[in-house]
Amino acid sequence: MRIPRNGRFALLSGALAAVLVAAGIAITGSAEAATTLGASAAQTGRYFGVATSAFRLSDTNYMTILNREFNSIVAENDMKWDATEPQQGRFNYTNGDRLVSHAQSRGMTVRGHTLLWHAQQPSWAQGLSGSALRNAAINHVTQVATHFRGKIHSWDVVNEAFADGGSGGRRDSNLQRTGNDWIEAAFRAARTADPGAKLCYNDYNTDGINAKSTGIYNMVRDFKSRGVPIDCVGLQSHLGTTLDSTYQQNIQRFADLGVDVQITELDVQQGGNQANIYASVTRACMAVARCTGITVWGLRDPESWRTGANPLLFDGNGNKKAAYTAVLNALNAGGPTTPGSPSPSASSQPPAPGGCSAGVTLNSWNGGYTATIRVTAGSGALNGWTVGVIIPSGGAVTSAWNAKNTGTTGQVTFRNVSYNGQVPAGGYTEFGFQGTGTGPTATPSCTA
Ligand code: G2I
Repeated sequence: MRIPRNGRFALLSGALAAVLVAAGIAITGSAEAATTLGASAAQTGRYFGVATSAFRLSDTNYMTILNREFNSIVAENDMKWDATEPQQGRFNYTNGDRLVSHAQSRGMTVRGHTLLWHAQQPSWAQGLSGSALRNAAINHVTQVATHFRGKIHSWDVVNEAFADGGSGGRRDSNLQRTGNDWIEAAFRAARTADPGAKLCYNDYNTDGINAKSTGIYNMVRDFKSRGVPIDCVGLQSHLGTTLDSTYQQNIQRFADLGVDVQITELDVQQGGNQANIYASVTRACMAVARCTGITVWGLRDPESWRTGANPLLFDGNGNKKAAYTAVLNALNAGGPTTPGSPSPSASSQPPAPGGCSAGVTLNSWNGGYTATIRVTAGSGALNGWTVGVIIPSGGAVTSAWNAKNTGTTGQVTFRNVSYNGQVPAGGYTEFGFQGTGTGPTATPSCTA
């Protein structure tokens, strides 16, 4: 019988593990399988998230589950264009801010959804076209990404811009009619506004190798070749009763382009295969090192946008469904991973048995870079951490987010801020900074 890596490890008794530790044999990973989705995903440096809304923050049963199970959230509606800019130039961040501050208080990361989309546009934008619409759209990207700067792990910069069916081309929309370059203009504006966020293109019906996903694949390849800033592709994965046999292969081909892949809106029609499909999707992500996280599109079945499909992991009473257990087991089975959201310029080290470790991921351009540092707790929870980074000579740190720096050149020290000093055992938090020159390549030190 083939026993998965973590499963094998779980077979070690506590006493045997203690002997190995005493003998100085390094053990990474946890002795016990984690019991929540977020903690299980964190064992391989991934996140497990849920779409939610500010109005649910006062629902006790709901929030108990959300806080227990997830280490990432995304706004189901609260950060869309109609919600954040209801009148042109007048921005409303109230609900988005409430979600962000809840996430920060619990050490969760936040996905931003979505800066530009043909749907859910405010009525004033629906009435615009040409350069007036283009300017309004880019201004929207700049304003919203600037407002949330440093607080968003990944932005869906552009959502659902490709056509369904066999064309592999763009969807017609008012945004598309402003010129084919509207997507790259949005990505460039987002990078300028929030250099620390990963910038994603997000779409549905891309759950295998097909004409639509190939159209997106070609766009990402083109962006990478021309230096248009793009870091990730979101595969929404609103699924029916079967899973495309090329699901994992599709994730892999995007990863091979040098972008992260995120499963961004997972839900699966109930009936027959639901638990198996959830497990297969999770295993496919776990099998690809650059598949860095999964988000489910809602918490309890009755709240899903898919009325009657019961496509989520918890029933209406908040009970775990079979699909929940299937996902948890798939997360605990582990898989290949590169801690610190791998990129060609990433360096990292495995989590320390106690204390903490840190890894760096760079987004570099000619003359500057942003660095994302992941701080991973070892076998004990952290209550405050300090990371040392060596900045190559000639360059300097110009700004930092989610951490406070001492010094800007040479050996620079970053300390946690009020909301991210506490990291659960095996969990992680991330901070970032922008710098001039070339980015740090040595593995940062971490002390707790
Ligand atoms: O349609 C499913 C998802 C497809 N990918 C992009 C996602 O953003 C999209 O999410 C859904 C939300 O789950 C729905 O909750 O997007 C819909 C359209 O924005 C959301 O529905 C809208 C209703 O259409 C509005 O009438 C309502 O005011 O939700 C709004 C807030 O409750």
